[in-house]
Amino acid sequence: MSGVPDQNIHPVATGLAAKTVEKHQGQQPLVFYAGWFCPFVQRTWITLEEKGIPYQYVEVNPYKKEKHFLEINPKGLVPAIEYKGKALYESLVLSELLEEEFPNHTPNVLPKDPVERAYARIWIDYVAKSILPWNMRLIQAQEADKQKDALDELNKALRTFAEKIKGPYFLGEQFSLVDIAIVPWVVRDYIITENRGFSREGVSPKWKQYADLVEKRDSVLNTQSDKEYYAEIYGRYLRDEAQSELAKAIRAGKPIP
Ligand SMILES: N[C@@H](CCC(=O)N[C@@H](CS)C(=O)NCC(=O)O)C(=O)O
Repeated sequence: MSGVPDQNIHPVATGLAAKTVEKHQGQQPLVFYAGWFCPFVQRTWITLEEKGIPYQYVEVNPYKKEKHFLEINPKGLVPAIEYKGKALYESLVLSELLEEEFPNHTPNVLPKDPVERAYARIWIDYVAKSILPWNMRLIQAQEADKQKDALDELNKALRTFAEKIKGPYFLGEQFSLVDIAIVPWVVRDYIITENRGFSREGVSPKWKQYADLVEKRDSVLNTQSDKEYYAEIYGRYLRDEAQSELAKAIRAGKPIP
């Protein structure tokens, strides 16, 4: 294995995600630069699929930092989109762009009312700032006491989120960007279940009910690769070997880029 193992990840999507990729090879005004394995990518991908927006899928291994890709996203991260002569990135910015640029492509993933929209954004922000860092710290924690602390904090943060779920989705009947912000980590939670003692029931019955529901949404299933390929990637994080910018930031206790 080379010193930069992230460069050697499986090159393409598999399973249902591979079928979705196949349907989106033709040229389109909107080009979606993606990595099949990436939960941030999956957010934007789910938004594209939910809304039925035409797009061209281009697979990128962001760890290779190829010149063309760095010209599109100087941060070198997937997801990125090229559209109307502009290169854009950041998963949540992209998902909001898709809603605003294609309001007539339904379902709408943000409420129409600005006050309700603001409320949705507060909880999207909560996912990013108060839930995900604990999820990643839990995966990266090597010592038992650090794992326990991270698991306690993650459970607490998920419980707070779960208490606000209107049902069946976070905002009620409408599947929204709040759900999209968190669902890629819901579908990957078997990693922390198998390796770090996490359980959906252990958070709360309400969380379990929600998690069991959102993971079955078509747009979520159709952007998922086969489990065994994720296990390979997360294995590096679990053993503290990953070399990505993201992994380094987590190890250094910095905010997730
Ligand atoms: N905040 C970014 C995070 C994106 C991100 O971290 N992508 C990872 C893959 S999951 C990446 O491209 N990593 C390349 C690297 O760390 O060098 C977003 O929401 O889009």
